[in-house]
Amino acid sequence: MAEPPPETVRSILPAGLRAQGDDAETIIALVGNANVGKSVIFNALTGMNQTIGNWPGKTVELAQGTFLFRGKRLHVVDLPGIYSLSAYSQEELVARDFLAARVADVVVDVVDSTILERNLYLALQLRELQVPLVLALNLTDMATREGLEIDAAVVSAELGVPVVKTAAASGKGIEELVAVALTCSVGRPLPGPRYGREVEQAILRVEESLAAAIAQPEGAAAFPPDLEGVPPRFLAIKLLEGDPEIERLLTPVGDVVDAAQGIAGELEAVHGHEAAGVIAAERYAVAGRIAASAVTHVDAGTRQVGERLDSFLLHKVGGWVALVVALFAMFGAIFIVGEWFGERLDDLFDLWEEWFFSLALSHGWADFLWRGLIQGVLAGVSVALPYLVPFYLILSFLENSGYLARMAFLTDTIMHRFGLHGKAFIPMFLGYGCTVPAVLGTRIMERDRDRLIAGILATLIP
Ligand SMILES: Nc1nc2c(ncn2[C@@H]2O[C@H](COP(=O)(O)OP(=O)(O)O)[C@@H](O)[C@H]2O)c(=O)[nH]1
Ligand SMILES: [Mg+2]
Repeated sequence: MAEPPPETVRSILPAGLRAQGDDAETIIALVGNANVGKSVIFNALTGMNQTIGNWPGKTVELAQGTFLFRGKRLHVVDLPGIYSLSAYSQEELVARDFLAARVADVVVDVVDSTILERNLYLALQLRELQVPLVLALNLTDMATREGLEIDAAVVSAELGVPVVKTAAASGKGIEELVAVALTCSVGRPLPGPRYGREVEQAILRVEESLAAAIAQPEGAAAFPPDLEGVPPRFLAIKLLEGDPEIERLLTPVGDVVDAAQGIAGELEAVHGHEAAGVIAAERYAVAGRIAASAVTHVDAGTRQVGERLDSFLLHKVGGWVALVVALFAMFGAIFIVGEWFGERLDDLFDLWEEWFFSLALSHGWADFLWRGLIQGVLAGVSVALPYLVPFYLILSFLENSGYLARMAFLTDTIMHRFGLHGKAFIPMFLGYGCTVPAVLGTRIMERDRDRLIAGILATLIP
């Protein structure tokens, strides 16, 4: 029994999608390498309004959903993670068929900003396919942390598509991304970046050969409906690469496949590599050029200083010296500032006392109120408050500067003997001075259990 002809995404999906998207006006496709944040963006947009199934006839997962954006109902499809538009895997075939069929009104290519160059390889292929494209420079928070600064305008100019910076995990830039995507779904995109002269000439010759084949009535009749609307440039590149699927579809169309193989052979003779490899190298060259002009490594100098400081602060000997010095400085600062501040408060309260007794109250009552009540409250304030304010200031400085974490790293082994985290060292040390800040200091620990143990131990310190 003959196998039924393979059903393609193009023949099934458009109708199904539009049906599922009911009155959706625009279909957005999310595409990109694996682990770049596509699903995070997809979930942020669709929330609970999503269905997850399989692509028709494939084992590849299909997630789609709808959402309202500024009064418009939009449909979004989360394509499988892919690295190229070749036909190496089911995922690539599905994504390519879907994109080539132009079911989506706009394609959002999500890229990992920390590895821009590698991710641009796919972006360049999407430009070959000339789909309406927006680039989402995602994971910008990670890129910043790694000291990378990316000039979105440069990427946009080089690639010829709008570029939006996003940090999807915290929702940053997603709304702007959709807004920009909607403006791109209108109008035809320009052809993407050009490759080297020899490759461009080969592409042009295959395009001409394809045009000549279609100019013949038999060629036009044999042209597969699945490839309608796919740019000749994309088909020419795929034929030069020897893409089996495109070759199969175009075999009935004149002699274009043979002609393309001849031209690919010439390219191979010149470069001494397979034509597919030559074209891949061209893409990598362009991706490298774009990344080199768009990405700057900021504060490389400062980071080196930071690394050197770290190697000292975490050193087995130097680290402890720094720790002891830092703790005594902190200890000293808290008690010097606290004492000074406390004395000023006492002076202030003495003034209040004079004023209080000058009021026309009977002496017995005034004495009772002042010594019995007010003095008690004021004493508490003048003893504890002066130490707490500097303590909290210093603690927050230590925490924000990251030194607290480094102290904890050093003291961790010792504190673990007491079943505690390294951070417990700080409140225990403070316990030598005053129990109140010591107990309050236990808030730097994450677990309630650790806080309790450290809090109790701190009160036992003389
Ligand atoms: N720091 C950070 N993490 C992100 C961002 N976007 C996604 N992630 C994380 O990257 C991982 C991969 O995301 P996912 O959406 O599953 O990637 P997909 O394979 O492209 O669908 C997850 O752990 C996300 O939480 C971002 O902008 N910043
Ligand atoms: Mg995903």
